[in-house]
Amino acid sequence: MVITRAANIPVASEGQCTVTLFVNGRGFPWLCEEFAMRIDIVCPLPAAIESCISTGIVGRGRERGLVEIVLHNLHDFADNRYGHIDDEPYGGGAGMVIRCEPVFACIESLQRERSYDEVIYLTPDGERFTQAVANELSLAQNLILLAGRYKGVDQRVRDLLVTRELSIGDYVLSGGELAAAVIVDAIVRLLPGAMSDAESALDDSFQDGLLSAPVYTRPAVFRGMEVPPILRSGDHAAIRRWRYEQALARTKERRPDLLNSLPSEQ
Ligand code: 6GU
Repeated sequence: MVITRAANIPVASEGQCTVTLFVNGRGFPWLCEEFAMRIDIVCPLPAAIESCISTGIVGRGRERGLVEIVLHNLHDFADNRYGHIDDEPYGGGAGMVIRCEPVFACIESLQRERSYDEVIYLTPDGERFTQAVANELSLAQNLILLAGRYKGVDQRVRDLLVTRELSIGDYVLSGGELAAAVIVDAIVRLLPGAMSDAESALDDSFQDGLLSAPVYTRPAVFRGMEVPPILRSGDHAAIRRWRYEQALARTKERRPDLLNSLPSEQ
């Protein structure tokens, strides 16, 4: 059984939505009472994420009840009266390490409330976050994202609590919060009802393994540069063909590595 994706069919009223899952290419629609995904973000600096989850498509998705996102400040789970959540690394060296106690206290209290599909730790040495991973995670019900700062979290957190480790690219951020915000954005825009144009998520770069074709809007001529006539021809089959050719050419030129991993039905 291949579940391709959950289709965007924004409906309804009072927290209800129609969801169509495509299984082996066939659509199965049904009405859900509650299809909200829940994402808990556990981190030392929730303020760094606040605006990312309150604005844009993510903010609107929360208002529409498609996703519930809850921020947890690790300092609220400190096991000492100073609110310290970090300590020096055993064996010496620069930087501080986030202690086990606050992380276990926070995550275990969440796990007593519900079961989670994944506990994801954001770290530069994790698996690379790609569109395929975003698609997969968009089908989850409950997710925990754990973001560290300093030198990272005690290895025992990773060994015992974490089920998956993700990195958003080969560079070092000063904390995992921005990475968590990136991942939440990439997931939430895929949720049924998040986008106003039901099809637009399917047209994204990477969604078919290719970069996007160039786009234009009015005026037809700007400073002597003309919009390709085919886009103004009204011939939709020809436009589709042109866009595919442009996407292929752009991918060959800029990201030839993507062509080696194209889905086989292409
Ligand atoms: Cl997930 N965290 C940090 N701190 N830096 C990163 C990253 C994550 N992904 C790329 N760089």
